[in-house]
Amino acid sequence: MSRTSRTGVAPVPEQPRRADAGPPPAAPAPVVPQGSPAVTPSATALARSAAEAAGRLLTRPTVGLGDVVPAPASVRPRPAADLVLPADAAVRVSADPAAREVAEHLAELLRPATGYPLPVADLPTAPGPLQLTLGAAAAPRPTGAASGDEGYRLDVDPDGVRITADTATGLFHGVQTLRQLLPTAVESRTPVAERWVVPGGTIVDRPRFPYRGAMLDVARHFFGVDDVCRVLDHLARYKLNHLHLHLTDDQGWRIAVDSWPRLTAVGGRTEVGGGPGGWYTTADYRRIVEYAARRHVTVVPEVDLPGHTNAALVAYPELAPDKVAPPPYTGTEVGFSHVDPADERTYDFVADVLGELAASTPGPWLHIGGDEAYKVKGAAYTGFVERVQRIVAGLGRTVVGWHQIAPAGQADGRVLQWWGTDGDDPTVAEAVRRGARLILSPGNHAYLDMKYAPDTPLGHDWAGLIDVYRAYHWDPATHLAGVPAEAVLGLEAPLWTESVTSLAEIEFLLLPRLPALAEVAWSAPSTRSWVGFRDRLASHGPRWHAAGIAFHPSPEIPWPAAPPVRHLPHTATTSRLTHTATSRHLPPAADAPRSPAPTPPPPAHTPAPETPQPAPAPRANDIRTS
Ligand code: TNX
Repeated sequence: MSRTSRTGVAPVPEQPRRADAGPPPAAPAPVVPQGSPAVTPSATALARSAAEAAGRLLTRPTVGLGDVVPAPASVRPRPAADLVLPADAAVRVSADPAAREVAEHLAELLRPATGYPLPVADLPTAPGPLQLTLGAAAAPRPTGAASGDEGYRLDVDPDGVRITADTATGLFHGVQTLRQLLPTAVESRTPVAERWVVPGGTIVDRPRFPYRGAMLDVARHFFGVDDVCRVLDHLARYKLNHLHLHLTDDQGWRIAVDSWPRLTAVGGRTEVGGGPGGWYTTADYRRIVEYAARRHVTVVPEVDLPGHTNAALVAYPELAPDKVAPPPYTGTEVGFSHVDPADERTYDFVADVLGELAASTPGPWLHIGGDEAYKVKGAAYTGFVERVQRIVAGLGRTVVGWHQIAPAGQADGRVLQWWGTDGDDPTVAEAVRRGARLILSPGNHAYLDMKYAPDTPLGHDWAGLIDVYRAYHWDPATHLAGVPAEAVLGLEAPLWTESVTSLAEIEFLLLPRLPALAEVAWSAPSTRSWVGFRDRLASHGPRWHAAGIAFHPSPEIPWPAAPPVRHLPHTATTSRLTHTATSRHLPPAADAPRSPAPTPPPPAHTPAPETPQPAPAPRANDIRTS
């Protein structure tokens, strides 16, 4: 076929431009075919089609329909069906409280950058350009596999975006996809002059694994409610649905327990390196749980037992084997402390702590730790774990423990979190044969506290170096010898914080590896490829940058230079992005000034939904926020 259409106007290329391709090109001049007697369009028709073609060029999406992380199950682009979001768009949603919350969330995500009012209204009213529909028949199941209750379907055509799902959780994941399909500037917290184009077509999507998580160790260093909420935002963005909080360890006890008040009053005041520590009140913890629930994330609280308990023993020496309070511990060794497994008071303590925690945790899981209790051996260890498993069952919850609890007797539905490094663990395989299920956190692929490279300024390397490639290259279903895929609930990426002291450092270790692990957890192997992932991930650098989120500019990823952000005149900030086409690393975020921050951070414990804070100043060890 010729390069010119029948009307003599160069056809609009079918493939949308990639996000890194710079501003839209100018519309090409109409090409009038030479010596073409069969087609002699009038000047008016020519002008009209030229104007249409120019309009389409100017409103082409900056993102391809498939440029989503994690990779969706199925993507059918319709390049002629792009949508331009109108300024008077409303969000229409099924009359259901949970769906309505998702619609509000969508509107809150889009309002700052678009400056559009985006009112939320119930369906069925007139269909609008943003429509969220809940219903059993709403999300057809792709390729025969069950979509579970997290799948969604997203259709984009010139009339609007329709997200349909069986559940509010599915709608929520669809909203996260839509967010990635909008131009990068959608991440701005102030209005931007932008054509809000969404690429046309259909995505049908569902997760591969039901458990997709990350862990934050708030015990080695304490992180406040706002920091945890910000981490929850990152999880939600990549469709992760569990946040495991490592709440207790030798260096600090971080969760208030009314019946044992000294746990926090005494045990909460320390952390690695001698800092002030801290803890969550019950109200703080509930705020985290509620913030997580609004992002369709389940909180998994961990009380690490019987080891990693020095902070508890400082507070209550009667729990110690020798009944003597040890000194507070602010170092980074492991395996030296434990509660007394032979004393009944220990089990009263465990029952009280887990009982109070269960009362403020709506999710089904209670994590009991179990790792590195080197001094509680054999029957003393398995007997202790079995009693604690019974306490958890008595609270109506499902027990999770690090894989060291494998030799203990099976408890209904129990889950082992495997953090080994060599893929061969006969004890765990045997526990699986007895009915245990698994969450995989291989230390050499999923440990976010491992360094990226030898010169990474923080983190460990005992499980090896983990660059993005390594985080991406493994398969939870086949990783552990002798464990069938059906026993694998999913994966979790733990972030231990011996060396981590600030939100910027958390983000530096999380990004860009968290999206890699999210894709391992969410996407079918047939949709995954390193090259494809690397290119899709690259366009997230400018997004994090625009949102003021710190990240590690891993050299494996072809980061584009940050695109220019055209703030609307009345909101223009003093610091505009300086666009340098040749720079590999992104310049400072337009909305994320370095220290000193000109605007105060949000008040403690009241995080606004998805409100990124200015990136903190890098510490001496030079964490880059760009
Ligand atoms: C091992 S993994 C630990 C933690 C440390 C971490 C440091 C596991 C269950 N225990 O106590 O913080 O290594 O990477």
